[in-house]
Amino acid sequence: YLNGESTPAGPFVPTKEDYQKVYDAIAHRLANETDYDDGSYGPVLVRLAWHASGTYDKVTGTGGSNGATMRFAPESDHGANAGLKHARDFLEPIKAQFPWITYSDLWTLAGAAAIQELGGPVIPWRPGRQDKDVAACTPDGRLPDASKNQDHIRTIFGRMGFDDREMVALSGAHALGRAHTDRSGYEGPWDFSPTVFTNDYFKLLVDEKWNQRKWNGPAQFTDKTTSTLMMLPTDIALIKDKVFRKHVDRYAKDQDAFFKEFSDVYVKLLELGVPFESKPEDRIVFKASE
Ligand code: HIF
Repeated sequence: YLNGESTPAGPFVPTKEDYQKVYDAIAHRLANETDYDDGSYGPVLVRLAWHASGTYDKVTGTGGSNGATMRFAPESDHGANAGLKHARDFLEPIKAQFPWITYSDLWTLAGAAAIQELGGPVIPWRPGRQDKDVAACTPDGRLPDASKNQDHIRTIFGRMGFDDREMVALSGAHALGRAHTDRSGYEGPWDFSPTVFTNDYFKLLVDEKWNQRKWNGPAQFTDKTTSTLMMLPTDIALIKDKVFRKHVDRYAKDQDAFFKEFSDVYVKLLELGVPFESKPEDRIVFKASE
């Protein structure tokens, strides 16, 4: 009765140890599949978990990670989700190995695992999401538009139930990964170590001079020193807005504060709209690899 088949005694009920096995399998695959992008699928897994969760609307209670409706068109074809097939496909062998886990639990667990495996803080996680069918797909336009300013950031993340401090803390995840011209139209990484979770995003926002990039693509910013890094208009909005800026400065100076506050807000993001039967104290603290 390996890996989630039901037994004569009844349906398979996974334990914390079973979820740790899923974590370990993701970590193992992350360590082996290095022939992708900057050498890791971690960043795109973080983006998958976020886009699955970030459709949440606190007023109607719709959207959020419960459902994994990005498996289906139209949601998979929403412009904001371009490129996330790489992340979903990366997780298919894990789903095949542990058929008892729902896609919605798997995608969020993978986001937590990627952050931990890339050197970030522990992201306590709990199961309880159910997959839904295509009818539960959210309408296009719930995820943020990078060409916009601080008002848009507040509208989109306010709809999910986040405050200003939480919006800035979350934004530090752009320490990971890069933009791709064939996905969003933007191009480049936010910092020099896109596969390591650090507070460098905030340090660079504060310490660098960011100029508008001269190119044919959408309006984005580039660092004066090397012209190899990138900030989106929504990233620059964090240093233009006085209230956001206060937190950017704080996280740039204090990596521990950033890690702590990021962990809390990422846990909240992954749980938006999920009708858990378990309690917050039942969250699993996964052991990272090595
Ligand atoms: Fe991103 N984000 N994000 N993002 N994002 C991109 C890539 C990543 C926004 C836009 C973009 C968050 C907020 C916002 C990650 C994680 C998070 C890209 C590039 C764009 C355009 C996609 C591509 O071309 O491949 C906007 C407008 C946001 C609101 C301000 C979150 C906080 C930072 C919530 C978050 O966790 C990650 C990781 C990537 C890198 C993906 C990769 O494939 O490397």
